[in-house]
Amino acid sequence: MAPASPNPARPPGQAKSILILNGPNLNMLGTRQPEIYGRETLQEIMTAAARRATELGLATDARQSNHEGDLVTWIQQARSEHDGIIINPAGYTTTSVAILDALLLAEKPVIEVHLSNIHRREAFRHHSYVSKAATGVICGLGSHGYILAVEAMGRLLKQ
Ligand code: DHK
Repeated sequence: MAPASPNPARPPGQAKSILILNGPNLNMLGTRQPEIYGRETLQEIMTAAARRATELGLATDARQSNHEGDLVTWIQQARSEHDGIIINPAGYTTTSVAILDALLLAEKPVIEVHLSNIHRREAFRHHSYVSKAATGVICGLGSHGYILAVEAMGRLLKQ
């Protein structure tokens, strides 16, 4: 398990905040290979995740980028601005040491999400650098994986 946060982002009493990051091509959800990724748009998925977070008394900040450096910068900022990170690194899962390093230095709970079951797909999708920094990994459950990630993060942030 990732270490407990040494630098809590919230003053006592304020809602804890989850950064939800989405990597390249996830802005195309809804039209992108719906037989694999489903028919919901990213906005619909993030709205549902934010609604569940609100029910649990948590705040969310959802972002998407097709650029690795944006994701690295947002993870660095999360050190002081958020209490936990949910990330679907998409195509950067299998390549990005930079995202792994940023997640390691964030010193926050991290939950890695994939819509599809990457282990049933091509062999090149099976290895994840990000998993080395993840408290937990959810894959293969479609958009519901983000809801489960929010619920799991809620439990982690209570510990
Ligand atoms: C999304 C992607 O864009 C792919 O590159 C990954 C992941 C799988 C997903 O299932 O959410 O291999």
